Amino acid sequence: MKAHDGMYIDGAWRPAVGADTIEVVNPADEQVIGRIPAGTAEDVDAAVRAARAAFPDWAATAPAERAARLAALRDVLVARKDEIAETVTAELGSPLPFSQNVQVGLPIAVAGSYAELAATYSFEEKVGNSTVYQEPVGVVGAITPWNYPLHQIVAKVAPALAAGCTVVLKPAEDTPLTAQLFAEAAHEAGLPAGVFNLVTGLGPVAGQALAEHPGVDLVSFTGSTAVGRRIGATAGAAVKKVALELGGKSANVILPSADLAKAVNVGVANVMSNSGQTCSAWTRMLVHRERYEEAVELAATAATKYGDRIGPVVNAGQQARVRGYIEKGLAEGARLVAGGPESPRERGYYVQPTVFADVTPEMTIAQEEIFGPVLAILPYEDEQDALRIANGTVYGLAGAVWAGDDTEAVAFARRMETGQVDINGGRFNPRAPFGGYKQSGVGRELGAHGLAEYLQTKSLQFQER
Ligand code: TXE
Repeated sequence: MKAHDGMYIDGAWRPAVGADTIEVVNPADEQVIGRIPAGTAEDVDAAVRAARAAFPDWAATAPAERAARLAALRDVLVARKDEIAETVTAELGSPLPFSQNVQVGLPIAVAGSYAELAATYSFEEKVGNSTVYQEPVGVVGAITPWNYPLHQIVAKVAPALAAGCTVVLKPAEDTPLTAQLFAEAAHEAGLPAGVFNLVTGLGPVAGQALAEHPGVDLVSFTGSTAVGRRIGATAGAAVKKVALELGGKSANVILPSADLAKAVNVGVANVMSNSGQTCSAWTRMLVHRERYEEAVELAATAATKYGDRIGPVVNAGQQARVRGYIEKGLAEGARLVAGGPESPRERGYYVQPTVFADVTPEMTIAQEEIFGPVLAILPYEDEQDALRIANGTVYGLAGAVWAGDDTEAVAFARRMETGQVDINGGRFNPRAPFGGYKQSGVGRELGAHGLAEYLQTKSLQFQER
């Protein structure tokens, strides 16, 4: 795989300050496919300086010009779709059709939506005798995870650029090659030098240096709760703005009036998709006691059919972590109805699609984010009980409700403590805000709400109007 041996800073690829490198491994066969530079605090500092220098001019560009650059960026991503999808597959292991349709398809839609929003968003508004301006926050430090390597980048960089912010990106060390392709795309799209910068490297070194840099005005982070907590604390101490998109333990609530087979099959597909490495995955399926056994049987059949069709998880550490959770489920007395802790292949970081029944709300597998292809099915007695279980975790990122009609599902969804709910299946909307209640995070991504994260408000008062 093609890999740059430098950092993209101030409009060009520049040698890294240090000599250390990080191996990029294909999780499907454990082969090394590339090597990228391990950035240091000095690389981060150079990138932040470039972003600061570029900020005043970029902030002053007309929204139409920013919209044009974002449209150009979308066009480059479209033109290079296959190459990016192959790279995602090589470094993340997701099956190629999934990489094409979802891993690259979604961010193309998101980039397109921000090209439109930059042109139409109301950055200026008259309120009585005042004019209220929405101005860019400044330099954004974006720290992204590996599970949707391109989408996570675009979901931060596109709204930041639309707002008039400049960006330094530190992508996940597992999937840096996709990030390098994104930097090439930003260059090809004609972004002025310094508006977008890329520093690859390890989280506790390059990531931490970026989060702590005094020249960064806003840190936007997606990843684990542990790291998010730390970044939030650092930003709080520096009175710096922060957006955190963290874990989830989303409930898929199947009400008695729902089409059970459809709800279960879509629910299983949702959990197994991307090998379970989706923060919004519906990892807890809640089924009324009366139809519980029927649901368990359907889910076990659906998961077993998945068999070979899912890719590996991202690395050996993640594989061990998921296996640990499956073993914990067994130890705590859940009933295994599909899959199990053994890896299905000798090579590659594969995990079997796994389903647990008779899961109680207190069990570890019902409370903690596993981030693997593991579904927990919990019975409930009545709606009140279902709501109590659905809301009974520290997380609140997403969820689903199935019922005989949308009105009944909406009434339940409105009582869920969560940021996004799919009603009777739902469908991805690149303009719908996404983000967490409770410990799933702070702030929103996507759509106009996602753009607003990168803006700050100024009001000018006049004597008369
Ligand atoms: O996350 P990390 P990991 C969850 C999921 C997964 C677990 C661990 O449950 O099993 O987190 O994954 C950077 N200062 N999610 O270890 O470490 C790191 O380099 C600054 C949920 O991969 O949080 C990477 O770029 N940055 C999730 C990014 O943070 C630091 C997606 C995420 O890595 C840093 C991924 C530090 N001290 C994992 N330490 C979601 N919400 O979608 C690491 N990083």
